[in-house]
Amino acid sequence: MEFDITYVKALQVLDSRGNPTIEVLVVTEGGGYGRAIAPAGASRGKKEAVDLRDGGVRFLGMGVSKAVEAVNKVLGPALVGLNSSDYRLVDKKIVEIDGTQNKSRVGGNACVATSLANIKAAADTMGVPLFTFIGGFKARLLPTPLMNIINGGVHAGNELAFQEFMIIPVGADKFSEALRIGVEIYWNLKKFLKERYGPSATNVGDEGGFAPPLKRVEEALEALSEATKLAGYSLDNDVLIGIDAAASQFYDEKSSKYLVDKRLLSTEELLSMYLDLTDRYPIAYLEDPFSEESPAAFRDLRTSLKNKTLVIGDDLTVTREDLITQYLRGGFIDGAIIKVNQVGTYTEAENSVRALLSSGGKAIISHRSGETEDNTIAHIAVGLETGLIKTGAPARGERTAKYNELLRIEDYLGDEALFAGRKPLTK
Ligand code: 2PG
Ligand code: MG
Repeated sequence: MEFDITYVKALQVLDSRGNPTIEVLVVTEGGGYGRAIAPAGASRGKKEAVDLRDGGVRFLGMGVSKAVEAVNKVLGPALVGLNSSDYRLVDKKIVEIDGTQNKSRVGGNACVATSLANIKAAADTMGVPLFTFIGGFKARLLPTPLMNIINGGVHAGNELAFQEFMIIPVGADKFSEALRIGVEIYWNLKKFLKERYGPSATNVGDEGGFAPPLKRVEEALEALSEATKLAGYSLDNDVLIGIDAAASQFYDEKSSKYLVDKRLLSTEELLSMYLDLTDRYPIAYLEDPFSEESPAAFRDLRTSLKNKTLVIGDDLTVTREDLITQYLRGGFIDGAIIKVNQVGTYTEAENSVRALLSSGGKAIISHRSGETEDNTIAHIAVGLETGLIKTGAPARGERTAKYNELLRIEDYLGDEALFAGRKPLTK
């Protein structure tokens, strides 16, 4: 009885880009409560769950009052009386009520906020942290962070085609030490960019990384290398590099070419560029290297790279278990990004993580470029023991909300806490 949902209420709030988004509160009979806010992507896959937005002139069409109403009038009343800790049943109900593949009826934003608020309410009712509710008392693995410290693509106003240039601090034995390495490199990068390109080069993009006026991909990789050295760390030993090209964004469907560094590249030329870059830099992680319309290119790249670099799907796989399984089994990818709002409910995302981990694939729990103070993904990463999280630069409140929660979890676990380190980055 105490786990039964008694109250569900939605509210329109704001995300880190100043866009409206939906927050949902779920309360249980036992007095437990959970609150969750939907994030929003800018570089979205075509098959993602879609957000319900109002259109019209208010908030430039971005309002979510329809999604709020969908929760208050449709989803919420249907969930009242259900056992919140039976989250699979709750999520099933959400999926049934929406009834569409891409959550377009009640909105992916309404679904994700409700689903996550529900597991938080269940954990609160049980009196355990969310990561324990998710993974049981055995869950104690803190993830290795993929920290996006140079922003490009649609997350920045510069000319870098690739969206994210990440440092991956693997040479630490604790999460907090890995985060410290990341912070020290972030600050050295700021110094380096200011000296080389002037003070405006330290303006930041959507994910808190710097958005310098660089023109070529290689300049960004050079800047990461310099900053790592300046901070006193060595690439390879202490720090690996990750890239999210988000290539669908610079793919021209008509000519089937990619616009990179002011040049139009064929798929083969872009593949050669990746092989060259991975030869010269310790790039351990490559996400969405090609358009989501060109899965075969993922496989060709993965074969050519051998064991050096993980090829990861995001727009390609959109957290859908069927797509992930298809591409993992076919040898197209080594793993996939997991964003609950790409599929709409926690259960669907959990199923995808389990499908990946049980087949030796990598699962990276991820934020969106439009985020909020909601820190649920920190708990999901620890609870599901993925060993990897991608949540931006170690700066800006909506990014540090996740890092700070991981610090709290590490502190709470004390000696029991483990850190994933380099292992999830190797095949
Ligand atoms: C991505 C994400 C998050 P967005 O492509 O991986 O970094 O960006 O949320 O804009 O899709
Ligand atoms: Mg991506």
